[in-house]
Amino acid sequence: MSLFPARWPVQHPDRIQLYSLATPNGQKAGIMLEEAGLPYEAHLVNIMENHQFDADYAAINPNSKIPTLIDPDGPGGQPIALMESGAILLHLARKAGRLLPTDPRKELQTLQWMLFQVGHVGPMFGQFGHFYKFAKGKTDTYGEERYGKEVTRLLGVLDGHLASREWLVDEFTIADIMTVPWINALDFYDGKDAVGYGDFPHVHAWVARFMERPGVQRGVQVCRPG
Ligand SMILES: N[C@@H](CCC(=O)N[C@@H](CS)C(=O)NCC(=O)O)C(=O)O
Repeated sequence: MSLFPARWPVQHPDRIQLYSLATPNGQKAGIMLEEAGLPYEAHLVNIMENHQFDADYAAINPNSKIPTLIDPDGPGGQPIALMESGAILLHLARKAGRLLPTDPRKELQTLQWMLFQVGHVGPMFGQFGHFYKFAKGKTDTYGEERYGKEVTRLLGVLDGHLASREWLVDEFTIADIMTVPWINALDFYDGKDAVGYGDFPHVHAWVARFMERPGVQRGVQVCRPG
């Protein structure tokens, strides 16, 4: 039985298939594929129209979220479907032999900052955006204040770390690709002033360096609604 969900016809079944939307989590996968230079086909999953709940999409992503990757040539030459952007980036980095340091110490530091994004940055920035932008006026200000304070604290952690280095792990890695799209989400939430973004110059410089990369500029366009 094919792994490919029926809604999105596949032109090149031998290539990596990405199912995504250009949200912060979705952009990570598009940027990684462009930076790694691996051939792929991209399919836009319209989460506003609940396409992530198609039964055959749920079969490749039991959590019904974007992004999802199918690699027809996964480990051992066998096809694999992967959910969770961190697992997707780890797989692509290993496959391409790029953006994951081979030095064991730096590899662990890369995983450390990836997990920091997954455990802290994504959930806190996401909840801040929800309360500050989307639930504005529907509740009191407790949610936006609580999560806004945590976003400010996390920006401080990143800023302190980036004061003495260009990238989270000295060289450009998948940890940077995991994290910067979430910093940029503050623009979408119109929330930069609310979290005191101006106080974090090392984060600004890091985001600017990231956005200058041609692979990043191509990657943020992947699965962007027309
Ligand atoms: N931890 C997951 C988060 C994925 C996620 O939350 N995706 C959101 C878009 S940014 C989504 O698919 N939302 C659709 C829904 O909640 O129904 C990852 O990093 O891949």
